[in-house]
Amino acid sequence: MSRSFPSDFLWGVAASAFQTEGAVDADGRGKSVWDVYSHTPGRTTNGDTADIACDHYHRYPEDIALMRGLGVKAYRLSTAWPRIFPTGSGQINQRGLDFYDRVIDLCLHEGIEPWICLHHWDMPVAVEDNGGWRNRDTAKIFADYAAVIARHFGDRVKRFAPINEPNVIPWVAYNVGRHAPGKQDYPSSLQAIHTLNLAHGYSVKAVRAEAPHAEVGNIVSLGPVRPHYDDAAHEEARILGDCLWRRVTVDPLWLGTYPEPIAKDMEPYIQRDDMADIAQKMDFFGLNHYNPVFVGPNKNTTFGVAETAPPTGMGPLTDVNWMVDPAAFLEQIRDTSARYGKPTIYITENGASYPDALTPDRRVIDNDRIAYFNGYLNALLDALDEGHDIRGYFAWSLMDNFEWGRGYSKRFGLVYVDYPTLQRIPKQSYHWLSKVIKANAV
Ligand code: GBH
Repeated sequence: MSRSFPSDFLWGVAASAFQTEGAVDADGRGKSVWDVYSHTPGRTTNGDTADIACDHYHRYPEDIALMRGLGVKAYRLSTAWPRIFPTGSGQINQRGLDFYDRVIDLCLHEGIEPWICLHHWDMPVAVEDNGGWRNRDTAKIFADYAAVIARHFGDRVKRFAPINEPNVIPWVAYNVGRHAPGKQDYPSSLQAIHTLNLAHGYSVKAVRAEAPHAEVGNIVSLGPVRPHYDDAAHEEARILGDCLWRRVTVDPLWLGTYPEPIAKDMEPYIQRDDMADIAQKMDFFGLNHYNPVFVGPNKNTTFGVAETAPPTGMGPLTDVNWMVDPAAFLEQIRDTSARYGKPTIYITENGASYPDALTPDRRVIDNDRIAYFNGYLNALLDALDEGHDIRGYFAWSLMDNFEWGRGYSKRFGLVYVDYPTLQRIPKQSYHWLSKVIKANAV
């Protein structure tokens, strides 16, 4: 039996600038921390860089046509800070704005609503050289950049979000050091948490001032945090991991406080007015969800806790060893609704990586990915039945792209990218999701 989504449910796809655009030297773009990190030997799988990526910078008309074919009504993109401010602040690079004008105008022409995320991890190197998120002044220059984007695009873009997954940055970039800039340093991780929250608050204010009719929300990657083993050390790691992963960059925004396990440690970083500046009223909660997160104690990290693989016997895993567990998605939605006062939720990312291969007649039969989407969309319908206020769903991602530390070795797309030729080949899952979207039912 088929199950329908609400008639005004918003279907979309999500992607990010650094992962898709390539053209890293085009039109005055500055360098980002990810350019440096990916060009550092040993940092990414196969030494992959995003110099070319999907060449979305030049091929965006083809990509927008693919979105149209899929039937989505929204595209969540990110603007690259180093395209607008090559050194993070100062002189605006008009040619950077021109690129996003072209993308946004074509989306609108095709009936696709562009959503702008202001920052998906590609921080200008010059900002990092000044301490990056470990320097609280970065919050102010980030808000200046946000103001420029909102002023320029606010006449056409109705949804903005400041920072993609601020929870990932202290955890992965400053704790385990597996994302740019690749550090492991406890005090600076705490400052990074606080600067990210301040940058959120200041930039929400800036967007509201420049684009008063736009909606603004946060985007965070959340999943239930579970201990890898059932013992006291793992339970301790779970409590701290839950706090660091799910709460430190969300509670301050929605509740105005730092969560208990880390509140004392945060005190030295908090100045007068900070907590009020951070807790701006928001219009939606952008929830990225992939998997439950397993953790354990780990002395080689700054927080003393790190993500682990799922324990054996947890059922099917994706190609990046994430557990396929739609019930955890439902659990996460319940947690978000309950803890943050029943916010309006958009699922701003969800998807899976599988080892796709081209058949001799150049098709991709990705039945695992179809099963993943089917399971997660059914869990979303269960959540709607329970009355949670979920207004839309963005699949990650339109096409295969630069998967950060894993380079091109992992594929999350509905569309296969044949990297040597950059040819786009819609996978079976693209055709499947397109039917779901057109029927508005699964
Ligand atoms: C999202 O993050 C990102 O927003 C998106 O850009 C990305 O492509 C997508 O997921 C798929 O991964 O093994 O130590 O390097 C989801 C949360 C946090 C999951 C960082 C992967 C890497 C840990 N991600 N984590 S590590």
